[in-house]
Amino acid sequence: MSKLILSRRRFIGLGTAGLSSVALGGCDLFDGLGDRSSSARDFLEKANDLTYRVQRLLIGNALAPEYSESEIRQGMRPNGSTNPQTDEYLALKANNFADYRLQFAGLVETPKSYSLEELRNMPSRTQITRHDCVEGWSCIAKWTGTPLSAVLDEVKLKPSARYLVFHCYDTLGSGRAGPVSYYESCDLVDARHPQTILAYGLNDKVLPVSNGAPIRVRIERQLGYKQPKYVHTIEAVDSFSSIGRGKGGYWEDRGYEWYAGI
Ligand SMILES: Nc1nc2c(c(=O)[nH]1)N[C@H]1C(S)=C(S)[C@@H](COP(=O)(O)O)O[C@H]1N2
Ligand SMILES: [Mo]
Repeated sequence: MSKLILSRRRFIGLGTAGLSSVALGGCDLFDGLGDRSSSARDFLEKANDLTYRVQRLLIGNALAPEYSESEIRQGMRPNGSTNPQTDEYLALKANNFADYRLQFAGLVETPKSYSLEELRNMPSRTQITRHDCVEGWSCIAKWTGTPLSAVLDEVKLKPSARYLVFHCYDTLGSGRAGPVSYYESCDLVDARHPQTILAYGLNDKVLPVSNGAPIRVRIERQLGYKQPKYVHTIEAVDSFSSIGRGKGGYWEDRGYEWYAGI
């Protein structure tokens, strides 16, 4: 395994700087790569793939910066969908989301759903973090929610699970293809990251509709479009091939990079 890391290291041209942190479960890191390690071409094929692996190598499981109360900026500017109009969502909203259930599906041992109350009764985490949108703005906001890892401990991922897909209530676009549901995804490192939460609170208030009520996921080391709002189902998968156009997200299917680490 160390040989693999070494050759890859030289390959990427990183020299030795900062690589002591590679001790982080080196084997886990390259698990998904093992079967493909003979083909360096495969490895280089996509720039995004390279970015992903380099970042995972260097950043490991580091936390995103957290800020103080005084640094909270301008509320949380709503962007993308801000008021979903699907029948299902409108019905839930009319009842103040009392009937909402977050569904866990796909490659989980225990497919299970959670009411908002159940999620709120689990351990919570509050963090003040910066949200960066690719459109060139950022906000610092305080998020409260249930660590996703705590829920994953309950539903238990099957060994074949490699990613989580977040399915949302809102739809975007009205072209020939008609409206398409927003969706996003992350790998299991981000899924289990301590700052990855199922957020139901924003700046000490209940998460408003404009920012993703009743549940929006915070994946703090990723760009804005990787922070799905209005989530109704979290599906564990081993590939994205059967979801949307197969690139792992609404915007990824339209050209954005899947790994938007910051
Ligand atoms: N369901 C859903 N999630 C979404 C979007 C969306 O349109 N629908 N937009 C994304 C983008 S591009 C950004 S910048 C953030 C905006 O989050 P905010 O409205 O809380 O500021 O949500 C992301 N998550
Ligand atoms: Mo964004």
